[in-house]
Amino acid sequence: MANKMLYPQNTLTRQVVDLSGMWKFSFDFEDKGEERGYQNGLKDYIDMPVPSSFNDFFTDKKSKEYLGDVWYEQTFYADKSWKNKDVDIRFFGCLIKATVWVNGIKLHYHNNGFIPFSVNINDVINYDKINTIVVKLNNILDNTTLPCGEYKVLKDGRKICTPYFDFFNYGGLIRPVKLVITPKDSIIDITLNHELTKQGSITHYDVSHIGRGQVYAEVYDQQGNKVAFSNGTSGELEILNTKLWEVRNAYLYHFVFKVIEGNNVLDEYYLDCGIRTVNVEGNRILINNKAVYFKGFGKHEDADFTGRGYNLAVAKRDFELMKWCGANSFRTSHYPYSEEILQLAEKEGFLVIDELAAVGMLKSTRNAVDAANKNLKVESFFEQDIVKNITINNHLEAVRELVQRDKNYACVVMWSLFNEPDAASSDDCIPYFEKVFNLCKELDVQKRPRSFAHIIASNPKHSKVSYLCDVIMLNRYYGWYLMGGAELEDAMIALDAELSEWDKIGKPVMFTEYGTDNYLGLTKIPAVMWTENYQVEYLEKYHEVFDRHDSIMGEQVWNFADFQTTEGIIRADGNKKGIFTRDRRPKMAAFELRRRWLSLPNDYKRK
Ligand code: BDP
Repeated sequence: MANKMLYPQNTLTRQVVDLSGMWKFSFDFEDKGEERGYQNGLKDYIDMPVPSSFNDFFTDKKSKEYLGDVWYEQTFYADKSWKNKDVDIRFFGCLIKATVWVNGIKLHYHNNGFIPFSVNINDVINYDKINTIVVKLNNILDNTTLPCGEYKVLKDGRKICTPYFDFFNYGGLIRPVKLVITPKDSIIDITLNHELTKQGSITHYDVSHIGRGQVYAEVYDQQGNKVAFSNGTSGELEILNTKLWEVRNAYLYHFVFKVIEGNNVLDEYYLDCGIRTVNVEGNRILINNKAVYFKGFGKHEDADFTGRGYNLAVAKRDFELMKWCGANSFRTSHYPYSEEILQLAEKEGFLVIDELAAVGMLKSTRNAVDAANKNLKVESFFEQDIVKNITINNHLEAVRELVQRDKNYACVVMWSLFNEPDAASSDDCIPYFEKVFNLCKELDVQKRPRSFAHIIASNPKHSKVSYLCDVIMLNRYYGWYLMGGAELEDAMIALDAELSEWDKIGKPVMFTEYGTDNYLGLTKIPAVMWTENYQVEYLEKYHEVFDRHDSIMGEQVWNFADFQTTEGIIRADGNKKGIFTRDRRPKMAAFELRRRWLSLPNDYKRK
């Protein structure tokens, strides 16, 4: 059965039942859950809120840092009116490998924690009765998972995570779980692509559906006027005087797709989305044929108590703070975010760089530090057989899932296919990258630009795969991990010199990371590293350099807010590069960014 990726909604023909709330939860310390029959129901359990990460509720280290299998259980009542429908359970995000049983029957396995999956349960439901869902999750990372990492076994047999990346390896049912009841004759997938014309726009649509009926498509404007219609599984929707989706000035049309037989509506689905185009021309990124300049942040889905858990209230606050700063964009570093965040971005007119969880493809637990250390021999990631045979397939599947989930959002204007991979140490990365980049292009009908975030070792001289990028995305820490403090002036000379090399390539270059750690309240004159005013000085200097280089078409600071990481000697209870603290208090730099970004137009550097 096709993976039903469409975002669940209530319509004339569809019903959604949210299973959020307290679930039963149990660790599987001895790895004997299945042997003990947990799949049939948990006997010893505690209560666990869903959605959330389980880690930060615990007051003991063993539970917080737990690595291995955990089990969740929930029950639901199955109404007999669903008998002639399709009933699916949609898991919006489960970290990171999930196995699902319903009424004791094993139904599904999914390995990609940041992407939803649906499990059809028609054959195992007990109608007019209570049914039981049990999910086993496993959060162990290796060189084949997205993200990548390792683990260590302690003397008492416990495993602890040693990620090749810089954020805490949270686990759990981090996003909602919903029952989705759809008609047997139903829409499975919709793909939109837009073209601008002299009179307005044409939206090319393609609908896949199962069962009987004819497909009808209609478009309504925000006043509820029908502005276009068509019939057939694919066709064109022509709109006159289209109000385009513009940066920070979004206009959404209401697309309605119906499956009709005679006078009966067999299925109905809505898409509220913007109409826009995205292209790269020379060193410019064009939205609706006009150059845009990206101002914003690399972020995390990270907050107190809920960890990586879906938190709509935090997301709402983050948008308000980003708008206050004058930002117009963010990157979903380092994994696909909750769909509800993209829906907010769609309405607010934010440009989103949509990133896969392909992070940690460089064997180091201190990426930026190690990559800056010229004496360190970094073992090539892509040389490994396991990566060539297994990781690549997981990665390609992740591309398929991401494009399928996010292809219709106007706010998604670029794909980031890796963060800081080992793209410089050996030629083995070339075939791997080619497969990932080519598949993305083939699947995305809107042909959005593709890129990866370059670590410092991936410079114009040494990067072997930048030629595949439509836009160059740079993560740079001159003035922090290298040439910090008293060497800041020299750091800027080095930054400037590197950018002059990138300028020659003729593509748009964007900063997807630059920043410094600092502690709220720590200040000093003259500035020293770790103070708030050092972060301000560093940002001001970077911005002077950006303004001198014509090819720099975006600045996304690392990071929007302080966030939790694995503990270690370069982290003080997490990464402190936030412009806001983890509880979203502004640091000094927030005011500096607001000053700059409110005065930089969205089309800064248009020609
Ligand atoms: C880069 C990573 C990012 C880190 C950041 C840092 O892409 O995940 O958090 O550096 O060191 O290497 O703060």
